[in-house]
Parts: sequence; C-alpha cells; structure tokens
Amino acid sequence: PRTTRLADYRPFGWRVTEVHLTFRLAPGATRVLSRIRFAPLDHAPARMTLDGEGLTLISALIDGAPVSPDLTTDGLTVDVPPAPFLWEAEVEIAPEGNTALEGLYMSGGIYCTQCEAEGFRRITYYPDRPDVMAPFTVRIESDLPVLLSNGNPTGSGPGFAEWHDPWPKPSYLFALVAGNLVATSASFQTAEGRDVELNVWVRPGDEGRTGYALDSLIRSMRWDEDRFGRVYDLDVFNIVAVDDFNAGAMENKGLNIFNSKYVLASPETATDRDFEGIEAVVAHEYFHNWTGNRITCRDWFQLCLKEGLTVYRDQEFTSDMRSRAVKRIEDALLLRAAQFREDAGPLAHPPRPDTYVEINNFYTVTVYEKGAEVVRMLASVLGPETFATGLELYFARHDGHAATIEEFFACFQEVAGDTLDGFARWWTEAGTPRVTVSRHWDGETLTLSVRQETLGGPRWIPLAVGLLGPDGEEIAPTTLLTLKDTEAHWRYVPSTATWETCSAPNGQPKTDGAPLPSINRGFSAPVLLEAGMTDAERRLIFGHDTDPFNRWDAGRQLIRAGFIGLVTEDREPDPETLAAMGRAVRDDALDPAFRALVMGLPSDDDIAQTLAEAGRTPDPDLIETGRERLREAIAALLAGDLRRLYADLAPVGPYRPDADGAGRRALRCAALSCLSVVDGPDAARALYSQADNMTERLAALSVLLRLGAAEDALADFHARWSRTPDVLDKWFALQVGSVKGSRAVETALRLTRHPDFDWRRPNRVRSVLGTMLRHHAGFHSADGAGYKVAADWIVRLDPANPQLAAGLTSPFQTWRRYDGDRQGMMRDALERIASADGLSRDTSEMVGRILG
Ligand code: HT7
Ligand code: ZN
Repeated sequence: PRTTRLADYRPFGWRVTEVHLTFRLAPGATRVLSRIRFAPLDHAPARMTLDGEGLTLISALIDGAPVSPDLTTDGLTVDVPPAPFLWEAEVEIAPEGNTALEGLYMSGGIYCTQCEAEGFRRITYYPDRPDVMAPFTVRIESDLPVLLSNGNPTGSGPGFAEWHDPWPKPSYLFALVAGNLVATSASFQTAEGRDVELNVWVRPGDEGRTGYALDSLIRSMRWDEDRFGRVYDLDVFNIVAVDDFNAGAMENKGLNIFNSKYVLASPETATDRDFEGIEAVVAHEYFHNWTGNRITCRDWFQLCLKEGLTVYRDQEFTSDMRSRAVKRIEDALLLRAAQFREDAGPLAHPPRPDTYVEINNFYTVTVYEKGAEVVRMLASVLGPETFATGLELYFARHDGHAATIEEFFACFQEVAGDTLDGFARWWTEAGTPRVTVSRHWDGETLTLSVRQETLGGPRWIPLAVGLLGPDGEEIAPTTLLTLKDTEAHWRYVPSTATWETCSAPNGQPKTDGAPLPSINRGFSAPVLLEAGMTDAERRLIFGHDTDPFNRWDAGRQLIRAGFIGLVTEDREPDPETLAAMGRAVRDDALDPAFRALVMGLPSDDDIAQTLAEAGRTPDPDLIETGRERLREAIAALLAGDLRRLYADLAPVGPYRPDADGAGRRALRCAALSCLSVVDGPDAARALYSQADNMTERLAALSVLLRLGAAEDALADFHARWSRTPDVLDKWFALQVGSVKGSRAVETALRLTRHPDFDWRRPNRVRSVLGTMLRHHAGFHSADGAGYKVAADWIVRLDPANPQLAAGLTSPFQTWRRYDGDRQGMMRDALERIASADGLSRDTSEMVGRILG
C-alpha cells in the first residue's frame, strides 16, 4: 500500500467554483448526477485526476460533449481544456450493500453519509481533498418523508427536496440524510439577530429522548458566542441520530450526523456518563462549525488543527457547564491511560504526523487529546488575553480557507511578538517528555532544578507551581514556570512572592522547614513528572493542596504504590494511605464527584504500564487479584463510612442529569461497589429494583455480576430493553466487563452467539468485543483465548467494515510488555490477521505498525 507524505503536498490544479449534485435514491442502485465547474490555476496540467472508489460510471461530459476518462481502481483521469469548464457525470452506487459505513449507506432504513476522511469519493468522482472548497447545491429525489442536506432548504415538493450551502466547504463535510424521521425542534436567535431553526431528527418512537441533545446544542451555541465570539451562519441546524456509525458523530456543515448513542437519553435509559458524553459531543460537533468547517485543514496531516482545537473548546465548555476540577482530572485520566500508552509504543506519532497509509487510522488520542493539550499549553504560555487575540487573528485571517498548523501558530507568534519556536515541537515530535524536578533548600531559599528528556530537542514545558508549608498551608500561590531548554533552575523569593531563574544551586542542602512544591498543578503540561516526593509529602499534598488536580494526583500515586506493592511483593496496602483516602472520602466540604474520583483505583492496564516502565514483566492475573485485595482492604477499613455515605447520598428528588446530582450518584455507587465486598449483594439487589435511573441501575447490575448474583436482574434488564438498541448495548458490555479473567472471553464468545448480537452494527461489536479487548486479565488470559477470539473477529469483520476491524487491533499495541508466551501468542495472532486474504489497508497498516 502507498504511503502518503506531508513533504509531497501539492495543491490541486483547479479551483472548484460550483458543485450541483442530484441524488435519485434507491437502496440497491442510487444514481448520482454531478455538475461541477472547474477553473484552472496557473500550474494546472492538461489531464485532471479525480478520486472515485466503487463507482459505476454511466456517463461523463465536458462542456456538454461526451468524454471517455481512463478509469483506475481509485479514480479517473481525463483530458481537460485549459480554460474554465463544466464537468458532468452520472454514476451508480449501492448504499444498501455498503457495510463499510463510508460514503452513502443505510442504517435501519435511513440513508445517510459519512464522508470524512475520504468517503465522498464513494459517492461521485471528485477532488476529494480538504483544500478544495466549493459551495454545494443538492437535489434529493425520493419518496421518503424527510430529505436533508447541508446548508439552507431552497425548495421541496412531492418526491424531492433542494438544499443550498453558500459556505465553501471541502467534500468531507458533505452530508445527505433521507428517511422516516421525526424532529424535536427549537429556535435560536444568534447574537447577529439570525433566527435559526434547530432540529434533532430521530426514528419515530425515540422523540421522547432528544431533549438533552437539543438543550446541549442551545447551550453550546450561546457559549460559543460568549466565550469565543463565534456565531452560527445558516438558517437551519440539523442533527440526525443513526444507529450504525463508525465514530461518535460528524460535523457536516449544518447537518451533523450522530451515532444515536450520543443523542438519545432519558433518565431511564442513559447514565450520567452518557448525559455528559452527549453534552460534550453535541458541543464538539457544533464548535467545528468554526474550527474545522469555516476554517478547515489544508491536508489530513493537519487533522489536529481542527480536532485538537475543537477538543480544547469542548473541554472548556464542559468545564464551564460542570466542574472544572473534575473535568481536568477526567481528561488527564484519559490522556495518561490512552495517549501516554500510544506514545510509549509502536503506534507513537506526533499530533501532526508526516506520513500515513490510511488516514482513518490517525483519528487517535494523540491527534485529538494531545492536540488539545498543546492548544491548552499555548493558552497558558501566552496568557488568556494574548491567546484570545491570536485566536481572533486566526479566525479573521483564515476564514473560508484550508490552513496548516504553521499558519495557526504564526497568528500567535505574531500577536506575542516573540519567537515561540521550541513550543512548536509539541506538534511535530512524538513521545511524552519526562520531567525531573530536584529541590535544594539552604534553610532560607528553595531552588528547583528542572530537567526534561524529550525526543527531537527540548520543548517548552509550562509547569504551574505552588508551595506548601509544613502543615500544608499555601505559602506561594500558583506561578507558571516555563522550561524552554533541557534544564533550568528557579529560586523562590518570598519577599516578592516571585520565582527567578538562577544558576545551579550548590552547598549542602538542608531539610528542616523546607517548603513543599506542588508541581504541574492542573496538569499544566502533559508530561511524566518525577518530583522525588516521599509518601509523607504526597499525603501532605493529598490532604491540603489548594489545587484539586494535584490533590487527586497525589492520592492516586499513593494508591498506585500500594497496588504495585501488593502485586509485586505481596505487601499489604499502607494503612496511612488508606486512612488518608478515608479522610478525603468522608470530607463533606469536598465535591462528591471529586471524592468518587479519589475512590477510583488505577486500571489494570495502568499498573501493567507502570511495571513495564520499571523493567518488570506484568502478570495480568496477579494484577487482577491485587485489585481485588486492594478493594477488600479499602472496604474493610472504610465500611462504616461507606455505609453512612450510601445512606446519606440517597436521592432526595427526581433524577436530574446535572453535575451535582451526577457527583452524588458517582460517590454513592462507588461506595456501594466497594461495600459489596464485605456486605454482599443485598444492597445492590435493592438498588437495582428501586432505582429510577439508569446510572444506579447499571451500577447495581455491575455489582451483582461481579458477585455472581445477577441472573434475575440480567433477565429483567433484557426483557425491559431488548427493543432499545442503545440500552441493550449496555447489557452486552456490562456482562463482559464485570466478570473476572478468562470468563470475560468466554462471556464475549457466548454473547457473539446471542440472537441479539449483530456483527454489522459497530456499537454492538464494540460492546462485546471492544469490552473484551479492554478487559486486561481477559484479553491477556494465559491460554491465549482472548488473542484468538480477537484475531478471529478482526479477520471476519475486516472485509465488511475495515475501520471497525482496524480499531479493534489497538489493544495489541502493548504486546512487547508481556512474558515470552504471551508475546508469542500475540505475535501469532497479529501475523494471522496480517496474512488474511484481501486484508484492508486500514487493518494491514495497524498490524504492520504494531508488529514493527
Ligand atoms: N470529525 C469527525 C471524525 C469522524 C470520523 C473519522 C473517521 C471515520 C469516521 C468518522 N466519523 C466522524 C468527528 C469529530 O471529530 O468530530
Ligand atoms: Zn472533531
């Protein structure tokens, strides 16, 4: 397969000034008629190449005269005139048989499209690249009641509808939906006085579960005006929910298409986490209207330009809607669990990569979440005003264009009037920097020596630092120290409450009365920090820091150390650590959501990664047993407190999906889960039958599954929800995720034979197989059954849906961490996948990179 390189970028030879598309919809044979005006640029060659895949060309004309293009497997080439011309083509496609869910396909009788990244070429011949932007006019011919496309409606009648999108856009933002759908609607007046009709379209029967998505949209629109000055620019904004979708949602101009998982919600069917996810995804897709659509990417290497920036924006939105501290901890958890892991293994790549084989494989946590961290660091390095001015300049200068990371960065350099060169390495280099901080206290002055180990030269690393006194009182407020070279030294000057750079300290350090630095507050830089702290110092930070992130993180480090001690040395958890945890969990002055996070244990994969980094071979069974013992120790010590908490946090009114209610439920469910170790299943049984919401019901079911006492509840759950696919997905996932060791594999295998399992539905596949692959002890069960089931299914799914299959390979990325037997079995599984006949470019690239 061909590698695409950033260095080979060349602009397309023509401008596209107008696109007219007519769709005559039929499940097995849809006709697509295109009329496209091309105008040559100076460097236009005599032959034009258009992308096209899986199309049957019926006819092609240039300026009204028939032409015979040379057809290839990935498009066509044709002689074209040296002046502006009209290209007309008619092609036939078969949406019904499109199981890859790219291009035009059908989901439960609804026609829908997914064109990012390169799906438009499965609809018609076109320069399917993001730097070709054009206004689109679309006519849809079908008897279906609802016919939607991008932009504003311009006409409709029996059997047809027409749409016009005045905003030039790349083909990946094209969308079409046709089906029997019902809308929940609202109107929104923009800050510029435009009345916008908002619709959330779902299948009849689901309209009672659209309110939260619609409300999230309204809040997102208002927030983007208030916070970033971004105003919506069409008369309509449509969201459509479909059940079969390869990703979470898609930001097509004026017509967002969503996985129904991120739209449908009621207290009875959706958990607090689902509600938060809906709010964040609706916001994310809406925010793309400016960061992605009005300003798009010059090429797919620049993907993090729109994704990193938009994730940063949606994180800020959630922080404003809910708790900033809790959101920051959740984001750091994801980054450390998934992105640090990616950066440490064979799939490592910079947020702005410079080669790819299949771009679909680069919608990664590195591009999205690390991309967002880079924007966040830029904002902290520049300060809020300069950052806002730079962003304004970016919006003004690049509106209507396809931009690069360099162009984005130049806006900030310009307003800062400074060269920020070392900062830009965050986009172009892979790897997580390791930052070591050593302290020197001479009895009066504290000096910090900070060193970075980074691939590709030193980066700017903004570290937010504060100081605590011996009793945990804050003696120096948060200050940003930005490390720009490999090493730097700073000393704290109490008289001015400032830090100044200095040379390396010398002399014998003292210990008495030394202040304690709290470093990387708020996770100001996404780095691996080695601050050489003792457990007692961590407890001081855990108990007293004013920065909630570092408080939580210190607790996490203590618990992780206890977990590792249990696994590697059979050492009982340190009672002082558990006591400190107990104090935090009991502390009613703290947000319940924060206390729930304090109770969360590091994942098995996190422990395996920590062991591997220390040069040890992780044993998945020992890790799983260690977790059980740790939970038992916590339960034994805190049972009284947890029983009290469980009672005190009982609901006082009807369910509301807000942050406060969600925090109380998270803490209550964490208490229940921990308590069940000593108290058995009774409380969970009672909660399962009394709960008025899915959050508690699911938490109770999970406990019952873990205790092997879930038979009745499982049957009840299935009977209630067997006809609600998004809820039934939870029933599948929970069974695999809540059992121990190799039983996760047996359960997954059994569930793939369940009559409700349908391998054509990505959500169902991810519920069963995705959950098994993420189940550390299950996937890595010693007999290799997890690897075998994974490989069997990847090979089976690949011909139908390459994106789905390729996504399932990622848990293999850590294969070199494990013992020789497991490594051998994983390598065999990967090689078996690699040798499958006709393997897709998606899966073969992933497997090739993982094997190295
Ligand atoms: N920009 C969208 C990405 C996306 C996608 C990518 C590959 C394959 C299918 C896809 N569906 C959506 C979603 C987003 O980041 O907002
Ligand atoms: Zn996005």
